[in-house]
Amino acid sequence: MTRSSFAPPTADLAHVSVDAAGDVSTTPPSRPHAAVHAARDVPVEELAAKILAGDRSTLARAITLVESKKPEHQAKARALVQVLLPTTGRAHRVGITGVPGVGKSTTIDQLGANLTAAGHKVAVLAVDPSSTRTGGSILGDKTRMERLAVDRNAFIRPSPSSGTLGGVAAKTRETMMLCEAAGFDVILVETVGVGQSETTVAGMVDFFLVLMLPGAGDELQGIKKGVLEIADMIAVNKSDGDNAARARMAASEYRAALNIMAAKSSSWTPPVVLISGLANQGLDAMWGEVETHRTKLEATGEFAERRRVQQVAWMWSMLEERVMQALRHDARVAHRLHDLEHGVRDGKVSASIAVDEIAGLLGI
Ligand SMILES: Nc1nc2c(ncn2[C@@H]2O[C@H](COP(=O)(O)OP(=O)(O)OP(=O)(O)O)[C@@H](O)[C@H]2O)c(=O)[nH]1
Ligand SMILES: [Mg+2]
Repeated sequence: MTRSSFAPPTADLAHVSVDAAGDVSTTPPSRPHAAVHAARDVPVEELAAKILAGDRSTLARAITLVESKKPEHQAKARALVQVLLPTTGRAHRVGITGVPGVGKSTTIDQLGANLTAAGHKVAVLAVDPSSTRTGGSILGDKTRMERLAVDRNAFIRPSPSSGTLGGVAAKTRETMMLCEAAGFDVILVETVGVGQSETTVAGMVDFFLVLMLPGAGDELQGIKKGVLEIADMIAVNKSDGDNAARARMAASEYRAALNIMAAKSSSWTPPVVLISGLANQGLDAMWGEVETHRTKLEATGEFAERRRVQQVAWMWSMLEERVMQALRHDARVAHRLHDLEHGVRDGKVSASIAVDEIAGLLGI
């Protein structure tokens, strides 16, 4: 057993704490950044071997390394991901989105518990670029997944807490790969359904699930059409008790809305299902659809192709980030960027002339 840092299922959550690596334990938190230092001091090969052996405290420390802003930590994290690359890609990656309060955490907790009971190892990650979470609310997040937080076949990691959406997503991707190397065969990535984060998460998973509330009449208006375009399935959550009839109506409205949209794949029509994350209703059937999707798209080669396309898109988005970062720190343009930006803001320099000058300074 290498899972000593996790509380046993009977632990009283009131005593649970979270260390700098975001790992749950029943002992007081360690020094801030101690985990980064620990991972920094361990050679890449040793980190890799421990992760491959399923050592979850090393996994948590390696993720902290991935999330570190220090260039030397980032370089080491990249080296680690590269070493582990052949052992990644094995998990079924599923993104889950929905408006705040739709029941993402509740559903993931129950679905995850069902999956670990069926023999899976489940990692739950999050992408929330707006997050300014402190240790306290990380704990809050974990306790909202009470079952998974104490399930030794589950691993919960909150969103990296700062940076651009692209930056947060890049870290989540690398974290996903580390989790795969550590033997997790289902990765659930939660993102809140606001802004651009859904599109970003859809770009890193095999299946994208959108949770909706009963009462589509009002809700359809507020839904960005874009989210329906990227959905592989819609699940109307909270379809329990008094909500059942409204949930059925909502489901038929979503079916109609999906019907008039161009299909993403000729081998898959996004289904609309009714679930209750709270009451554990419909979750097995819902997961059955996720597996059917995989079987069908594997048969046509679309499954592997989607991943290939994602890998290349990821390379480009990282390259863009890196190039922009280099540009902002480039000594040749540093002294002009400020003035040019102000000139453009004040309407004294046209944007295209400013770009010409910057490009000229860079020799491109
Ligand atoms: N009746 C009912 N209530 C539910 C269901 N799922 C979640 N809830 C309740 O809805 C509220 C919000 O649930 P969360 O799981 O925290 O929702 P979330 O989407 O993760 O919310 P954010 O993380 O804030 O975006 C809680 O009070 C849940 O108990 C469900 O299936 N049925
Ligand atoms: Mg939540």
